[in-house]
This record gives sequence, C-alpha cells and structure tokens, in this order.
Amino acid sequence: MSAKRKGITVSRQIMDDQLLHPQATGELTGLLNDLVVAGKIISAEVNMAGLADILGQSGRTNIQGEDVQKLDVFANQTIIRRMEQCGHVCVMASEEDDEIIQVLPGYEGNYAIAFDPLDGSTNIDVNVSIGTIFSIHKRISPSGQGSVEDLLQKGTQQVAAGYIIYGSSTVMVYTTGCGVHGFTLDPSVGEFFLSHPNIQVPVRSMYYSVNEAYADRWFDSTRNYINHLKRDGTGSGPYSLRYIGSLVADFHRNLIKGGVFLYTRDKTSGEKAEGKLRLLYEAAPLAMVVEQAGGRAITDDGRRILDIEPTSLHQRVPLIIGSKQDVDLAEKFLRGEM
Ligand code: AHM
Ligand code: MG
Repeated sequence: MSAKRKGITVSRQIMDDQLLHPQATGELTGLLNDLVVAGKIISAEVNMAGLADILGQSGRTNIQGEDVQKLDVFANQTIIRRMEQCGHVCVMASEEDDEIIQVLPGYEGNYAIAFDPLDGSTNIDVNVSIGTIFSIHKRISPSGQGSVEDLLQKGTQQVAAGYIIYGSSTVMVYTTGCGVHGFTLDPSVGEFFLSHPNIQVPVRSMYYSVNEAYADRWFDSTRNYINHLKRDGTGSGPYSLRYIGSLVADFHRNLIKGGVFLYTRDKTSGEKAEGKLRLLYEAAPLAMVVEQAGGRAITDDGRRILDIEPTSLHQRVPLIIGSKQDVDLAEKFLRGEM
C-alpha cells in the first residue's frame, strides 16, 4: 500500500470498492456515504458531551437553550433521518425501536439496514468508547416500502457491515466483502482518512475479553476454556483480560491487537439464556468484519454466526469472536475435545 493511498478519504475508498463490483449501481455507495455523514454528526455530539450537557435526561434544555437529548436517542434519530431520505434504503431496524422503521414515501431504495446507534450504553456517561454498528442487506421484497423479511436475512447475505467507534479518536471500520479498511476522522477538516488499510486480525493473541463476573454461571466449556487461556494460552504464555463493556470497543481492540471476545449463554434462565448480544446489528456485522479480516465468529454451540437464519429483529445470540486460532481453540472446548 503506497503512502499516497494511505491518505485517501473514506468516500474515495467506498467509490473504489464500487469499481470492484461491476454490477454496482452506485446505490450502496450513496448509502454508505450518508452513513459516514451520520457518523460525523454523532461524533461531533459525543465530543461535545460534557460541554453541552447533552448527557442529561431527554426533555431538559442545554446551555444554548436547545432541547437536550440523551446521546443514544440523538444517535438513533440522526441515523434514521439520514437513511429515511437518502433514497437507497427501503426499511430499517434499530436497537432502539421495537418494530421496523419505514423510510419516507417516495424515497424507497434497494437496501435494508440494521443498526445499533450507540453500542455500549452503560459507558455513555463516563467517557469510555462507544460506537455505531451497522449491517446492510440487499432487499428481497420487490419494491416500495421494505418489510421485516428484508432485514431477517443471514449474515452471509450482508453486502456491507461495519462500525464507527467514538473513542480517543473517531474511527470507521467497514467491509463490502473485499477486505476491511479503517479510517480515522480528522476533526480539523471533518474527513475520515484511511489509517488502517486492509486490516488482518492477528491469527492468535494474548488477550481474552469476557465479563468474568458471570463465571459462576458459565457452562463448563466456557469456564474450562478461559481457565486454559489464563494458565497456558495457546503456547505463548498466559493470556491477559481486557474487558471494556462496550462490544464495539472490545471488538475493535481485538481486531487490531488480536484477542477473543465471549458473551456466552449461562446456566441462569431468562434473558441471558441466549447471551445478551443481538444477532442482526451486533453479532452478524462484526462477524462479517472479522471473517473478512481473517478471524472467526461462532456461537457457543459451534455454529458460524453468519450462517444463522434470523427469526426476529432483536433476537439474541451467544458470541465467540476474534483471532482465528483463539476461536478454533474455544471450539475444541465446546466440542469436549479438550
Ligand atoms: P447495549 O447495546 O445496550 O449497549 O448492550 C450491549 C453491551 C455490549 O456493548 C457489551 O459487550 C455488553 O453489553 C456488556 O454487557 P455486560 O455488562 O453484561 O458485560
Ligand atoms: Mg449494543
């Protein structure tokens, strides 16, 4: 990769990606570019968080006399507003909304988008990295407003996926199935520049990410795997724990540095019986990114995340994701081979 290429903008890269797909019409390019704009707006708001008192309750007023929204509400509305009138989307699903979201009449396009507008909600108020995760499918309904079926497609059918992380800098990572690229926002010019070309997740790591507070409730396979990593690792010494509690931030660190993230089922019944994370707008898009970067993503019974047929918008799924050899090893524990 030449030094010149390293400075290209995300919009230019998205157009270059389009050229790799001869059948492309430019619609996906337009959609992704609108998503980039949404990311910049949310990033600006996140960066103003302490100053504008935006972290207060919805309905309060900030120092400019404007209505204050919580950041997750703001992020959700920002993405919906961009997508509903961009002309390339036919239907949306958001973590914040129980039902599908329609686009403005007359603006129906050919894609369905599912998103978590601000993942890591418990970290919003405390200046810890949070992010937007997105998953895009081509519609399967014929025309007009899209339907839930356009969203309930397998991860393998995604045409693009990625995230924007609002951290020490704002970084957008995405794939259209031709590798994974990362772009860092230069706030002085308001542009994302290529900073992480052709990301490859290290094949094995020294880090595991899991909420160890739940260890007493884990099934034996999870407990034995984590104990093995703490004791022996994968041949290069004991692993260290890194857990932020924002999936997008834990994932991003593991993508760049190597690592394995787990949110598995546990023995308690109820909500956590399928883990906590959502298939459509958390697990599936990150699974596409990690596979494109050479890693793996499976459930805690060994199914490939991307092969799961969704049955509902907000379904949960147990997730083991990260460096290939780390996930391979987890799989051996799940199968009882270790
Ligand atoms: P959210 O989408 O409401 O933020 O919830 C999902 C988050 C993930 O970002 C993170 O991995 C997980 O919840 C942390 O959960 P826990 O506090 O149980 O470890
Ligand atoms: Mg989330």
